[in-house]
Amino acid sequence: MNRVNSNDLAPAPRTSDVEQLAVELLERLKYRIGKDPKVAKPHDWLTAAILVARDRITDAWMDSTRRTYATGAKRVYYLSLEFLIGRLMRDAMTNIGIMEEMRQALASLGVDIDVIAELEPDAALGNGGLGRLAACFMESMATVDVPAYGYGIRYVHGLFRQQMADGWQVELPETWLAHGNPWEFERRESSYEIGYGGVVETINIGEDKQRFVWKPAERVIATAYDTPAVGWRAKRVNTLRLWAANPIDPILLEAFNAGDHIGALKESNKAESLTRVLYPADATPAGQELRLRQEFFFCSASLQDILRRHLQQYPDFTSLPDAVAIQLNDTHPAVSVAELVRLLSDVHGLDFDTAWDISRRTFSYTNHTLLPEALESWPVPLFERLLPRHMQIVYAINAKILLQARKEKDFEDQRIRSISLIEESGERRVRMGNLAFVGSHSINGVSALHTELMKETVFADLHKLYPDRINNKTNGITPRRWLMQCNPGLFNLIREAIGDAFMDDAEALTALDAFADDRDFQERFAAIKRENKNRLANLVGSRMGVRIDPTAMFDIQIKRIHEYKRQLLNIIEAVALYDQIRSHPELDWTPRVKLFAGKAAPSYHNAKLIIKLANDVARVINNDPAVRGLLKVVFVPNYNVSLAEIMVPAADLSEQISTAGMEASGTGNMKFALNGALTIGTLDGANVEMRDHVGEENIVIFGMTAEEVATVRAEGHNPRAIIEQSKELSQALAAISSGVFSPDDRTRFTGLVDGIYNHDWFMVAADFDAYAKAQREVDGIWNDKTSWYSKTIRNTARMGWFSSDRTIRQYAKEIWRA
Ligand code: B1H
Repeated sequence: MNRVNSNDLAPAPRTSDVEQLAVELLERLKYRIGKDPKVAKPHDWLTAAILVARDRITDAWMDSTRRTYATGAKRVYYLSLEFLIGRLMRDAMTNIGIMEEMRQALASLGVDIDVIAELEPDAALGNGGLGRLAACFMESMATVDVPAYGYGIRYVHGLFRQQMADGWQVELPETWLAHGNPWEFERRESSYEIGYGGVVETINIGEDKQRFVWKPAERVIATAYDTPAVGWRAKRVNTLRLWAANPIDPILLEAFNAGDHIGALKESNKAESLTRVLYPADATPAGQELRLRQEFFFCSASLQDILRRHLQQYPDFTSLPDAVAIQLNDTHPAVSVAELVRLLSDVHGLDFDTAWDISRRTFSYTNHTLLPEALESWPVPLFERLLPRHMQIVYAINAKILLQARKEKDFEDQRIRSISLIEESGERRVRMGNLAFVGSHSINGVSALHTELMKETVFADLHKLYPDRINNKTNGITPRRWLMQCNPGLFNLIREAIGDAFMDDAEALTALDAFADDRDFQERFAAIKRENKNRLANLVGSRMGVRIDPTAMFDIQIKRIHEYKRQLLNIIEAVALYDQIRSHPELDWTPRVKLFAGKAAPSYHNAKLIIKLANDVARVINNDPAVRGLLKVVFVPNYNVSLAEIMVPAADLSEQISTAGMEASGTGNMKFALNGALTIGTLDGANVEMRDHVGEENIVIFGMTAEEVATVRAEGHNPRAIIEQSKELSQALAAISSGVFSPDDRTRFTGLVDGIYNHDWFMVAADFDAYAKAQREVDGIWNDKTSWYSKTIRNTARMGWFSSDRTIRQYAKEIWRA
């Protein structure tokens, strides 16, 4: 991939550094990889370059650890089932400041850094926004000098690779570890036993007191793998510690010797399957036993590790809440609440009330979604079978909480039922959201709107009981990856215009405001956007064989495919526009390329159908000569972090069009605006705060508000009547439904369209006219280029607040007190 030269303005690297790096590269190649430069393959050079960077990072890493011990600083633990970190090489080299030197050192050895950089696999240990947020947070915690550990799972297979077969999504296994992983350090010495099943023994210890001993029936070993997380300018290097599962006995020799070669490996296979794959569902929990096993596995290992480290420095656990903060990334690690209480009481001998108090003062919980179907809960029989002691602890906590609630006035049965940790209607289930809430001293949402809705909906009753716990921490993105590295052209232009201050404080970008109406600056800003668009056009051309015109408006919607995110609204609008272009060829249509990318959960039928629809519509529109190239639709396969790094800087228009009230925050919205795209969006998630920051004249907002959506849903609405009143919409829906885009299967999309006619849960019909009108407004702005660039430059200038450094400072100050 040809990158724009990334450091035109950087001082020329010192020759001695370049020479030194070349020496180190050759040394790593020879002694760590065992290759002569004459026969080294590109992959060998990649490994050598990573090892050189890693070794340099290691000094700063050890220094950070020593500093944390010496100062007695509070440690933050970020527990997350997902870390969507992507490639690490460019990030690490930029942050330690050797990117240019390394480029030259490799060049002196005949190696192109951009070529080998493309070979690094994405670490796709996450699904979407939640996992990517965890990755941005790791970088920002190191940057703002918070001593932190990320804890998660070292999945052998990250998020599946998406292929298209006749326009349908096909899932293939992802194999990021195929060439080994030069970033990680295996820590054999840091391993812990994790139990499942079995029984709980009760031992009377006098004075009416009892001790509980869990005797698990199954056990596996968790082994740590550490990856350095380097902050900007390498101020601090933190640790991402991922756990892999191993059997206690690698092979059952008795079975093997008796000739049962497969049975001999049964235990081993079972253990290793625990951390084999990432569950690919985004927003809807998988609900399978293996998932609960994964959750408990990494929570138990992490907590044992945390307690061990604490005892190295402190005499007992009374100091735990002052020395340690544990952030639960959604409910996926919520079983930690019961596990910490168990470890403190059963294993370390504290009484239950003390254990519970310490635990609650240590944990805090981030909620990422209000979708009712996304709230995790586990059937009581499953939970009890797998984690019998934790089930007892959940009941004990529940008794405490409900007793307290009963004493409050206004807590009638309905309220009590809603705060209970056990869902009692129908099948009895353990509610992980309620467990995380009552087990934490802070519960935060991820945007202002989302946090308010949390108080009014899912956690209304718990909020009434604990009115001081819910708080907001609006999401952010790291400007290193999402501006400096992915958009070096823009980065350098900004530097030239306003100096370097924004490199250490993203809010200093506001100085760029002064250039928003400067014609010369606008032209240079436009030229960089054009280069980025050329790069994307080349990728689409070579990867898909589709030619797109870089002078057309690049209108981009990239994110997981979900009905609430309303890719369908965007596609229907494309169909309506297509209709109009054909009916009115004499009008002055604005050339557009609508680009989509995103993965659907393999079991999410409608999401997969939406991908097929995008591809079917693309085929018809792109091949219709009557359109004369004025409209193109492209679905780019296999969306991942690396593809985002190319698509985001190339966008003119950013689509953030979720049904209001349903997208908790969004973070793609921030990446686009920072890179100089105009946003078309609803008043949802962080879009609301983006409007406040960039100014309402610099963002195109349309559609129903969250409040209006709630009212309509409560009172019922008539989508059929709405559709019949809109000629464009009814024609577009009729075309889709009747098979214009699917002549091989005319009823393929009938069900999808019927859903809009019959209930329109996601307000596609209700918002259609407003959306189409907003799109024509966007055309108007586009056709006045000075207005377009004055708006988009202001977006870049005013997005600094959405740096994850700001978010992390708020967590550190207001939640972690670190
Ligand atoms: C978000 C999820 C999620 N919210 C369940 N919830 C999952 C839920 O595997 N599961 O079971 C996986 C992921 N992901 C996203 O979090 C929100 O939809 C975004 O709006 C938000 O920006 C992001 C980060 O806060």
